[in-house]
Amino acid sequence: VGNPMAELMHQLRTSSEKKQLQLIAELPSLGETGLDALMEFLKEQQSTPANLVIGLAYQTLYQTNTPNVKAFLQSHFPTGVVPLKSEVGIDYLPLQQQLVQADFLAADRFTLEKLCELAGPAASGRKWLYFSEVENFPITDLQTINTLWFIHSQGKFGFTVQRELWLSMGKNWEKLWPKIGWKTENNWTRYPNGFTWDLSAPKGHLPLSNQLRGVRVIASLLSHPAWTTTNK
Ligand code: UYC
Repeated sequence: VGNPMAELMHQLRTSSEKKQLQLIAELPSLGETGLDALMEFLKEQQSTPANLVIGLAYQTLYQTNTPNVKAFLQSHFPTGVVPLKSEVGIDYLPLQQQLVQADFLAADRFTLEKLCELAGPAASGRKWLYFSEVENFPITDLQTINTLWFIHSQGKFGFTVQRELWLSMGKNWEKLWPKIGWKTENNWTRYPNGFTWDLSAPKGHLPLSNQLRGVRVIASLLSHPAWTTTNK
């Protein structure tokens, strides 16, 4: 083939999602041409809503420590590929950065902290949620948090992943817990060291919801209108 860059771009643009993901993961091993193709591809996708392909392209570039790529990301995607929208002025950039750096424990702690902030000063003070506070969470903020988790975990983590599993199990918590690694043989997984803080975790493992005070908070989270409302 005459032009490797053009050939790569063509493959990137026209392959199936599965093929795209495979290809993106292999691009850094092609050196500069691979990285150039990845940057070009990401630029083309700038107005496309974030998806797993875009997420992996961003993540792959982020892990490449060349000055060139760093400058590109800084100028074109200073806050990443997920719009950090909030209805209440919360800054989700730290969450974006923790997730991109695969610091899932910090991201999990930050997520709980922000959920408490969404619930108001009383919840922030007590550091846990009442289920009745969850219903009033702004849709935009929950969607931002969830999309960040989802896009930066290759689709493994997030409330919507947990919700799909929960629904597929007829809303049976006792079936969900072992499925997402929160319980094994009737024993609760111990916080924090029992949990798996990387992508080898089971689907839906993160973010955590402490079950010390019962299932009502997570039930309310997974039933929130954020997951059934389509935003224009
Ligand atoms: N913990 O066991 N958890 C804590 C989980 C339970 C307990 C935090 C998840 C069972 C206590 C997070 C599971 C239980 C504390 C989670 C889990 C229990 C604590 C930090 C599997 C005893 C100290 C944030 C379902 C049998 C704090 C927070 C406290 C903390 C998460 C005990 C994220 C997913 C029933 C004593 N656990 N938690 O909420 O409140 O404090 O006293 O779920």
